[in-house]
Amino acid sequence: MNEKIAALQQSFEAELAQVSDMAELESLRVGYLGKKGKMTELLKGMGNLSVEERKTIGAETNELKNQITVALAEKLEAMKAAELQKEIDELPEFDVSMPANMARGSYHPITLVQRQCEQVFRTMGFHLEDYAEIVTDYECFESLNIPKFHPARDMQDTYYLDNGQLLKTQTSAAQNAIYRKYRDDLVNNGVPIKAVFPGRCFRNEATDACHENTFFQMEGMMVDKNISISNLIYFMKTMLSEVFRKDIKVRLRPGFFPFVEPGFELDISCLICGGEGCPSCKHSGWLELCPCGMIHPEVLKAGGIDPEEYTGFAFGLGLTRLAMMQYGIKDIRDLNSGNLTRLSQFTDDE
Ligand code: FA5
Repeated sequence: MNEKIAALQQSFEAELAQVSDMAELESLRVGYLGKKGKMTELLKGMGNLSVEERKTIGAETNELKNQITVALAEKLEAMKAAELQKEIDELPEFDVSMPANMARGSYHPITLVQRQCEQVFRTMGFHLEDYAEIVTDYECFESLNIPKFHPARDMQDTYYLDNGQLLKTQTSAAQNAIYRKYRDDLVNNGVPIKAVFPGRCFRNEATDACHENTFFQMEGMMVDKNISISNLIYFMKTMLSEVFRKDIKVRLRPGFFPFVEPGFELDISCLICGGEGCPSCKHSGWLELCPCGMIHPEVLKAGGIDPEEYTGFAFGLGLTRLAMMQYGIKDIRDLNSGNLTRLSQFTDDE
C-alpha cells in the first residue's frame, strides 16, 4: 500500500509538471480528487487491511490528498498570475505624462453666462447662495404668497415626489430660506440682504424653441430700509449692460407674480432675429428674460421680516435664455442635448 501511495504521488507530480493550461489543471484535479479519481480508488483498497494498517495508511493517504489539494491551488494561482502578467506585458506602452490625444473639453454655455452674471453681481456687493433642487410646496409656492389652488400654480406645473416634495419650478423657492438665514443680521446689525442664487428649475410643460422642461434661472434680491423701484431698475440696467456690453433694446412692462407688488416683465429685443420675429422669440421680436418686482409684504412677513420697516426687490433672470442670446443659439433644446460637437461650437475659444 505504501508503494501505491508513493507511486501515486510521483505520477501526480509528473503530470502536474506537464500541465500547460487551466483546462488541463481541472482534468488533473478531477482525475485525482474527483469522485471516481485515483485517490478514491486508493481508499477503496483499504478494506482488506488490518485496523492498525488502516490507521497509518489512512493518515498517509490523507496527507497525500492534502498535498495534492495544495499543489493544485498553488498551480492555479501561478497560472492566473502568469496570465495577468501576459496581459500587462501585451499592453501598448504609454507615457502617462503625455497630454491626452483628444479634443479639450469646453464649458457649457450656461455655465459661462452663469459665471459672468455671478461676477457682475459680486462686484455690486451681492453674495452667492446655493439651494436645493428638491423643495417643499411651502418653499416653492406657499411662502411666496401662492396658496394651494391659486391659479398662478397653473403656470408652473412640476414633477412631484411621493413624499409631497417637488422639483423646484423657480429659483424664488429659495427666497424664504435666505430671508430667514440673514434676517438677524439685517435687523440687529443693519446688514442689507443682497444675494443671488442660480439654480436648475423644472416645469412640466411642452417644449419648443424657447421653452425647456429643465432650465436655469438666477434669482437675485435685495432687502433693506428704503429700497425702491429705482434701485431695482439701476441693478437691472447695470446687469444687462455688463453682460451684453453692447446696446440692446429693453422693455419693462407690468407683470403679475403673487410674490411681488408691483411686478414687471423685463424683455429684451430678440438677438437671434434682430427683433423681426422668429421661433426663438415666439415670433414676437421680444424675449422674456428677467421678471422682477418689489417683494410682496406677505413674502417678507413669511421670511420673518417686518414689511413696515423693510422693503426689497427680487428678480428671476432666465439664464438659459440669456445663454441663447449670448451665443446665438436658436433652439433652447440644443442646450440640454448633450451634443458636445454642437455645444462646443459656441464656446470653443473660451
Ligand atoms: C418666475 O419664475 C419668477 N420666479 C421670476 C421672478 C422672480 C419674478 C422674482 C419676480 C421676482 P417666470 O415663470 O416668468 O417667472 O420665469 C422667469 C424666467 O425664466 C423667464 O423670463 C424665462 O427667461 C425663464 N423661463 C421660464 N420658463 C422657462 C422655460 N420653460 N424654459 C426656459 N426658460 C424659462
